Amino acid sequence: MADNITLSLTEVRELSDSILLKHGFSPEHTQSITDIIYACQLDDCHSHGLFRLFMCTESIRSGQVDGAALPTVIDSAPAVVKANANQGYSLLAFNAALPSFIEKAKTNGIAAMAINNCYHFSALWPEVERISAQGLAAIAMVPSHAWVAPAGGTRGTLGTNPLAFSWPRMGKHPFTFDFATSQFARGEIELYKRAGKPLPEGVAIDAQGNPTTDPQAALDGAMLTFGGYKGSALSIMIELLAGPLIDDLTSLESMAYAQGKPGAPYHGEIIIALDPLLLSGNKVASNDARAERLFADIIDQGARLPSQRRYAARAKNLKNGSVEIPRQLYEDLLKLK
Ligand code: NDP
Ligand code: PYC
Repeated sequence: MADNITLSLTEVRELSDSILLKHGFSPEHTQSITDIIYACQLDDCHSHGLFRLFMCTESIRSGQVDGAALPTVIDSAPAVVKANANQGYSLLAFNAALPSFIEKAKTNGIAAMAINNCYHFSALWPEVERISAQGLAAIAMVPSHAWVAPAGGTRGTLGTNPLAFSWPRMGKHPFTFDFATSQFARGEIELYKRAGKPLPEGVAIDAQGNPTTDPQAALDGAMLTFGGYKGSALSIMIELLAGPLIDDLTSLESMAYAQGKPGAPYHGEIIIALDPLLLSGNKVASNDARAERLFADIIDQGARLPSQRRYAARAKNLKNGSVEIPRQLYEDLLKLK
């Protein structure tokens, strides 16, 4: 990209910290948010890196998120931990519940973490990746706001509803994917709008239900699910598992709750962890080798694994000690300081 600027990795953290503290987030929330924004920027995940500081700070400016909320963790069953974010961002609640969650998964072979009453703006892969660093497979899901039309529909009912999965690999980065069940994440459409670029066909419809490639018309209309009715069904599953199953809001309810105020959606999150040690009957090494044969066969034919781009970006940016972001984004972020 032509008009980029280079920020050192320290500057990325400092920029995020200073914006969050200035907006009234507690040091604990600031650290948990900066950790995730830094992780995304380090891996060149632009839609949920520094760019997300706009959404993140809008929620506190509009009087929604509690920037000092302390989460409460409830050990509610042998394989269930519930973390109440108490109207704060989800990340501190996740951090607080993580040790008990890991222990439950390793004791029972499977465990679920339900985060309730949280504002949510972040990518899910850093969470499932952390769980896989403990030798566990993990799945995470959240609803968002009702921006996405179901397959065959004409208006937003579903959220952009990301689904993240991570599989631990012996001696390697985990196999991880994390994507919105909409064709594009909302953050990606916002980046197209900032760049003045048209969207590809098939991403959204306008407010009249007509196909559009205009990012603003897409934001005002409805986004489309990936994979037609298949993505639509997965998105509905996420609404149910991260909503009514854990006694929290659907994307429709989150949108109504916001009463038109800008910022991050308010809802729950579900995370499931599975222990290969217990589920394989203590045969982790031989089954890891079988999983590796599967990955090798994918790579061997010229395809790539999800997260391969991300890990390559991380290695490059760590080596350089810096990241590149659009100059305009940097200038707009400085206005938040
Ligand atoms: P993308 O469409 O960019 O796809 C992401 C996943 O697909 C990544 O794991 C990516 O790996 C992988 N991938 C991409 N291209 C290929 C390929 N050619 N072959 C194999 N794998 C590939 O993601 P989205 O824009 O849908 O989502 C981006 C982020 O937005 C996610 O992290 C998600 O959590 C977040 N989000 C958060 C929401 C929230 O409410 N909190 C709502 C919606 C999205 P790689 O990274 O290596 O390219
Ligand atoms: O990009 O769709 C999105 C999104 C919604 C909430 C956070 N990110």
